[in-house]
Order: sequence, then C-alpha cells, then structure tokens
Amino acid sequence: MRRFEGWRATGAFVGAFAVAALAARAADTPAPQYPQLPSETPATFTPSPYGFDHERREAMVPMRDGVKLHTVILVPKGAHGAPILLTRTPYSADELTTHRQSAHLGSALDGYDNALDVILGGGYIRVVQDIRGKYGSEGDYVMTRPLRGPQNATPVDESTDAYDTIEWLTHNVPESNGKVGILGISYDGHLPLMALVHPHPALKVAAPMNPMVDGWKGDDWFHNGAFRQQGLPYILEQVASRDNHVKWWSNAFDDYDLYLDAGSAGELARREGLEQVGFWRKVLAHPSYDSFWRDQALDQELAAEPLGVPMMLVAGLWDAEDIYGALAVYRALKPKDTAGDKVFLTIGPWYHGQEIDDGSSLGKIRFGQDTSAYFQREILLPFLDHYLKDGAPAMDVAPVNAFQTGTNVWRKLRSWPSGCLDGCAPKPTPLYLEPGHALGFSPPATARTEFDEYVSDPAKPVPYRARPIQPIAYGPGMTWPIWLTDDQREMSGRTDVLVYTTPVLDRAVEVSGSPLVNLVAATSGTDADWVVKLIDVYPPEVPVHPELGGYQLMIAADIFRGRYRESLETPKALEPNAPLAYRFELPAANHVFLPGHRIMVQVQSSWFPLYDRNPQTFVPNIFLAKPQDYRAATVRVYRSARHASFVELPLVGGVKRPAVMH
Ligand code: PG9
Repeated sequence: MRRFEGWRATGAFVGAFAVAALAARAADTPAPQYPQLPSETPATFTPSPYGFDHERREAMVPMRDGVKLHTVILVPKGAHGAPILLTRTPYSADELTTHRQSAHLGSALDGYDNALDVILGGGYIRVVQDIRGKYGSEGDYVMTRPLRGPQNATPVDESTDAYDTIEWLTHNVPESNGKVGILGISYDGHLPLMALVHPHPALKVAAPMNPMVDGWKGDDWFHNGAFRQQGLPYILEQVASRDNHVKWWSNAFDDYDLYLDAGSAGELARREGLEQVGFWRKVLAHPSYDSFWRDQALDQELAAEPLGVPMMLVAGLWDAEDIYGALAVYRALKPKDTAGDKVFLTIGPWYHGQEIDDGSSLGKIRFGQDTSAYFQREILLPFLDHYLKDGAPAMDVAPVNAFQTGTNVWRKLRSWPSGCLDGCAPKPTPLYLEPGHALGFSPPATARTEFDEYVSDPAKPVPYRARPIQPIAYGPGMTWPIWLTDDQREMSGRTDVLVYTTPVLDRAVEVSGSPLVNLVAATSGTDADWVVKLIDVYPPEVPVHPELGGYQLMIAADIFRGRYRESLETPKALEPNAPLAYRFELPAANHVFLPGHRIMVQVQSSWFPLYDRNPQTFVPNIFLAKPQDYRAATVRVYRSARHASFVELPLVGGVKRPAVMH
C-alpha cells in the first residue's frame, strides 16, 4: 500500500472553510480592472535536453472508449531496436519517474516498481502509465476495476486498457523493437495479470510481483473473512480523489487506541466520511465471500483463459500485504503449463516489494547476501532479456527459484512446493498440540477430553505488534513493512495467547509449502476468530547476532473468522461450547528450523488493530456491530485423540523418526 505518513490532523480543514467563504463573498463584487505586467511564465515550457542520458516524452494515449491515459515514456539516448518495459499504476506515473530532478534515468526512477538493475542493465525503454481515473489520466476510477463481465458492463477494463496501450506503443515509439514486457508490484503487479487476459500479441512477457489477486481470501482487504481495518486509510486516500490529496485523519498516535475507540470498522469509516467512497460502500455490503469477491478472484479468472504469455510470478515470504496472490496464481496456472515454459516463480525472503530494495536483511533477520540484487541480476534480467531482446541468449532460469530461510540459500526447483530440483515432494506431517504446552509429531493417545483454555476479551484485544502501533504507511521511521518478522515473545507472555513448543531440535526440520491448520476449539460465544502462528524460536543465546537470542520469528501465520467454518459465503453462528474443527492454510514457508532451535505454535483470538475485532456474538454484519455485541468469551483448544489439534507441516526429508526431542 502506497500511503505516505508524515501528515496528521492540522487546522487545514477549518482554513478551507474560511477560504471558501471569502471566495463566495468576492464572487458578488465585479473585479476591478488593473494594468497587467506581462507574465514571465511561457505558455508552454520546453525542457532543455542538456546533459540528459534519456529523453522524456509524455503522451495521452487513447483507449477504445475515447478516454486518454497519461503515459510517460523514457527512452535512453541512442536506443534502437530496444524493448519496452511497461508499468501501469494507480500511484502517479510522474512520481515514479521523477524521483530526483536528475538527467540520469537511474536517478529519475523512483525505487517503487522500478527494478533499476533490470531497467538500466537491460537498455530498456521505460514506460509508466496512470490507469484510468488516477492522476494525469482521464476517466473514472474503480478500485481494481473488475474485468468485463458480471461486474463490469462497460467495454473497457484493465485488460483492454493494457491492450490499447501496447497497440499505441508499438506504433508510436520508433526506437522500440515492437516487443513489450509488463511488470509491477502489488496493485501494479495485479495490472500485469490483467494484461494477460486476451493479451496483445506484442506482449511477450510479464512479471507480476506480489500481485493483489484475491482481496477476501488472503491479500489486502480480508484474510479468511477477517477485515484488515488498517487498510481503511488507503481506501480513503486512494479513492476519495483523483490525485490522493484527501487525507485520513487521526487524533491518536497509537492506532490501537484509534481503532478501539471507534468500536467497529464500520463506525470508524463513518467517522472518517468513508461512506462517500464507492469502493467502501461495496466492501461494507460484501463482508462474506460472495460473488462480488469470487468473480474478481484473478487466479480463477486467469485459470479460465488460455496460457499464452510467459510470466515470472514473484512472492515474498514475509509480505504484509499480498502474501497470497502470487502463489494462488501459480497454483491455478501451473497445471495448464504442460510444456513448462510459461509459468515461472520466484519466492524470496522479502517484505512487500523488497525484491527491488536492499535484500540483505529483513527486520532483525539477516540473509548473508543481497537477495534482491541476486533476484534482479540472476533471475529477472535474464528472464526478461530472453523474451524481449532480439537475438537474446538462451536462458537458464529455473522454473522455481525459492530462497530457503534458516539456511539462507537459494534453491532451484522444478515446481512449487517441492523439496529439490528432482521433485522430492514435501510430506504433510501433523505437528500436534500436546499436554504441558508441548508440541510433537506423535498423535495424542489419551481418550480423555483435554484442552487448554483462555478468556478472549474484545475490550483488550491482543495487539499484533508492540504498541504504539503505526499505521500502514511507508516513509521515514515507518516499520509497517517488516511487522511479520517482529519478535513474538511479548505475545507469548499473555494469558490470552496459548503457546506450544517442541523441545530443542537435535536436527534440522525442513518445511517447504503451506502449513495447514487443523484446530479443534470451542468458544462460549457464538462467533470467534482464530489466529495461528508457526514460529521459529532461536536458542537463548546467538553469539554472532546477540539480538536474536531467544527470538520468536513467525514463519507462517494467519487468521480465520469462525463464522465461515462451514461456508465462506454464508456465515453461521457457532454452537456455544461445542468443540468444532477449523481448517485453514497458512501462507507458504520455505524454512529450515535449525538444530538448537525450537518450533512454537501460538493460538489467540484477536490480532488487533490490523484485523477488526470479532464481537464474539454472532451478528449478521460485523462492520455494523454495536458496542453491546462485543463480549468476552471463554475459549478452549482441544488436544485429545478424538479432538486433536495440529499444524500439518509440509515436511521435506521424510519422517523416519521425529526430528525433535531431547
Ligand atoms: N497492497 C496494495 C494494494 C494492491 C491492490 C489493491 C489495494 C492495495 C499496494 O501496495 O498496491
């Protein structure tokens, strides 16, 4: 999410009213005529090309419905027969291409979305375009505009806009070789996927990085039905005005206070005036996985299309925004790639979009190498070159490049998930919650009903990170992007967080794929959220990195809203105090728990304020829950033979003998 912080409530609002009143009064009086000094500003200014290593052109590119899209074209001096790298964005083409007032292409390009090693190293023509309705482009804005179909009766969508843009570029940029690649991160990674629907023949390759794919299941708006309410400011700023000048107001430094004070996400949105914003009204009306969300799930839409353009999907293991999308698309499309030459995947140890930033570390975790530079130079550049350059060399990029954390090595794989190049498939292996807050690979033997218990109180929800909690924002001092690597120690000390830990590992435990939660739990309420975290616990002392002593690093974690246990579309009240099974997938891991470490699982019922609170009393629409609906509940997590709770690990290397235990 591209929200810049550094702005909080000021008197600007009051000031705006005063100016409006003065203007209204002035309109009544005829303006006096004074002599004018000739303007010193030319009618149009032509920038001097002196010292530039590239030429900047701007065009209003016509779409099939007559709407024109503002497009910036940066052509390296002397370019001839050069391919085009296109990014379509809702985040200002100007901002992305005027980072510094520099005559050098590399300095002019903003770090966001501009994979500099690739663009500069490849001698590409760089094109960045404002999508319809944003910044310099004409037309109306619709958040992640749905494809033509049930939710879009117009003749245009982002796929036709991409098509029309590529058509124009191939006829209007004489320095190009007529081959176009499209790439981008997040929203700008969603747009390359859109371009793959009825693609233009000149579109030769796509690199959708950390793309937003399914807003309900696991990307920006919800995770498994729990609403990511700290995304409200993004919705406001992105949709309330064409150029994002309308800003979110906050009168609390700690988002925990701001969101708790409002009660529900619906109430906070109301206080901010969000009901004026069309997209928010849609979210408010569709809290469940109904056709509104299902019809827009891009992985499923793409699976229904022929596979034509080769693509490099890019996923980050600690992506706090779109951790779901890239792998969902991979899973949907890979079976169609029978020749193995269309769907490629990179999985890196990155926050959202870190593959084009410094990739040596993430939070306190170091990787011993710049993983992003490796990705750009050794994976993305040869991949794009191969499809875009005339007479390009053969490419030996592996079908899947996955960075393995813990050991800190890149692994070349044939497919994902897979333990090695020759396909040693990971074996789903349950890791059980055991008595005494232990974890182990042996199923519970006891026939007795056994459980652990806590009180989940919506008046004191579990913070998802140490307070004060910052908003979702980027910029100086903002730590939102790295939160998934926060130390979980503080949370494990709470009475409303259950903690299960293995003994110290005597050999490595390797996981590759998506762990599957199987929780059997009961609540005294009629609705509940379940947060399950798979954690690598470092040894008490780590001599080379003392700050990692005892660190509790989340490897995979997610939330599931209990009301969707039986159907994602039709929520249902939970039967109070009944042990019920909840099964859901955690985001993918590619990790080795090293000898000397321990594996931990934490279970809790809130993750606040990133996710809105579950009132724990069933109400039809949680956005509209009233203060009296929020009630404390007693929660039981079961761990007996009949009601076993476990996390199924995608274990590589078999289970000849449980790998743990001292
Ligand atoms: N994660 C952001 C986003 C994508 C799509 C829709 C809304 C938000 C982003 O960083 O672009």
